[in-house]
Amino acid sequence: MQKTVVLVKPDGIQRGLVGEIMSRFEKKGLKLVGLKMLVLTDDVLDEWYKHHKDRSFFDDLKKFMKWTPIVAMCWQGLEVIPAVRKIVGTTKGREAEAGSIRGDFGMSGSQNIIHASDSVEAAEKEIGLLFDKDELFEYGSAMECLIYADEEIK
Ligand code: 3AN
Repeated sequence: MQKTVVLVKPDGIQRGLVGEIMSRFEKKGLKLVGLKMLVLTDDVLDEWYKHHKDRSFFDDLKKFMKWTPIVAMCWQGLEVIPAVRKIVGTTKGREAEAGSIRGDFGMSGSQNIIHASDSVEAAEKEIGLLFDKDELFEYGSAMECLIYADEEIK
């Protein structure tokens, strides 16, 4: 099954939203396969936000992402990358759909609480940047037969 990376950014940490955010993904039926708290380094951020390196906000974005530790999670599920992006909401909190995390908890387009991988390639890259092999877990989920129909997971 697909894996995706979610970060609770420094503003999410400061606002005490880690539990709320994790709870939404748990209730959705996603499987937590990796979890850690860390301070992002310049090297990781340069690679992570490579596609934004020429944007005017790049330096501010890096500074913001190093303000406090972040919480990194890896969630697994069927087509989990698009499913998580819907739960996260669009980039600008003030435009994000009500019911999404950004739509419910934020207003900003830069300090927007949470990151989620936007493609299979991004998820693979982000997993490689943040998680060692022994920090990702494989285990049976007792809930799986309730979350998915047989034909979805066979
Ligand atoms: P998303 O996080 O919704 O996938 P991206 O990938 O376009 O959005 O942007 C990555 C991060 O860069 C955003 N989460 C946000 O923190 C920052 N960012 C994006 N666009 C802007 C902008 N116009 N001004 C300031 N920061 C931005």
